[in-house]
Amino acid sequence: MSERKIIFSGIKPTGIPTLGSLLGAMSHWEKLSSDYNCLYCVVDMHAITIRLDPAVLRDNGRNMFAWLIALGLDPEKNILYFQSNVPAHAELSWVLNCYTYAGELNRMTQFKDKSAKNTDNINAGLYTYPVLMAADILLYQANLVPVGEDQRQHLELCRDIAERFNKVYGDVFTIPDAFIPPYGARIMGLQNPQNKMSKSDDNANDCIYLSDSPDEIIKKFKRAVTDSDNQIKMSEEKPGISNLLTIYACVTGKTLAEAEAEFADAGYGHFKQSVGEAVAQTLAPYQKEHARLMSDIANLDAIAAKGAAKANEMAAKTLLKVKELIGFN
Ligand code: AQP
Repeated sequence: MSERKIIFSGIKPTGIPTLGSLLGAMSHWEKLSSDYNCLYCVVDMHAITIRLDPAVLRDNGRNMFAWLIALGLDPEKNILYFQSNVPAHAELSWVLNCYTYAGELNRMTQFKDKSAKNTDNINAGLYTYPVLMAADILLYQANLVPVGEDQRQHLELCRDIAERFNKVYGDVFTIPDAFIPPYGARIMGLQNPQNKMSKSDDNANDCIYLSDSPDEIIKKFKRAVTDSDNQIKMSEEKPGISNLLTIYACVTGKTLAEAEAEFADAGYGHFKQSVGEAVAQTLAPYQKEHARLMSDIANLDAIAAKGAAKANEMAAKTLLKVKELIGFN
């Protein structure tokens, strides 16, 4: 491999990706792919922290894989693969579990949020999720990890684990940096702008899914919760309007100030309609490409197999080094 720096990121196939995952993470992946060696992974092992029907998980996985390509990631230039096809993720994860403290995992806000939401299934996988995520990243000696704001804490833990391991065994792991976009890093729900837009949310009106039709998208934006003061500006007191302005700026490439200026004299109805139209227009070409890719599953599976072979080769080097250093026979 060349001297180019390495990027790793992943997405869970727990459902259809949302506009949040697109604006917070995936839309940056393609832009970064010309300057870095990139690995983008459908993290299906992370997805089983919730109960999913096997057929649904398999279908979600293929759909998610197709989204990666549809959003512009060229499989010839990026390594695209499924996490479960590279056993080194699980092996390194176990090792790193032994270099992670329960106190650290207890502080993870995502674990607290997810266990509060799923009280009947607080499994150990949910608890050690950040350790598997650390293994995902450290296996490839990634320099940069483009993620949304919700993953910042996990990435900090990943750095701590890597530094702890390096302190004992020498320079084993590259210490990765997070790449978190200046805005769009935390897209909120349309009905509950206090909460992050999440693909496994029960309320479909809260989310724009990448597969939503233009009509559905515009309807959902028209119903978006706002406030009653009729001013279109960024403000902590106006989470609904601020979220819509952020979405509009992200999809049009305008700054937040330009977006505010454009709607300075507009009413909420016109504003919401415009945001919906801009989003629908942005998603349309991706949706077309996604449908084309999904019509040839054998091709998708072949691309995934090639990606996994390359990822296995890279991951094996780090894993072998780790095993030797810790004294496995
Ligand atoms: N609402 C969001 N705003 C900005 N970024 C987001 N991301 C997800 N939602 C938003 C970023 O997308 C990447 C992939 O996320 P993921 O699917 O692997 O996990 P997640 O963050 O747990 O996403 P969801 O939609 O909330 O999934 P579920 O409902 O299954 O838990 C990450 O970089 C994430 O930051």
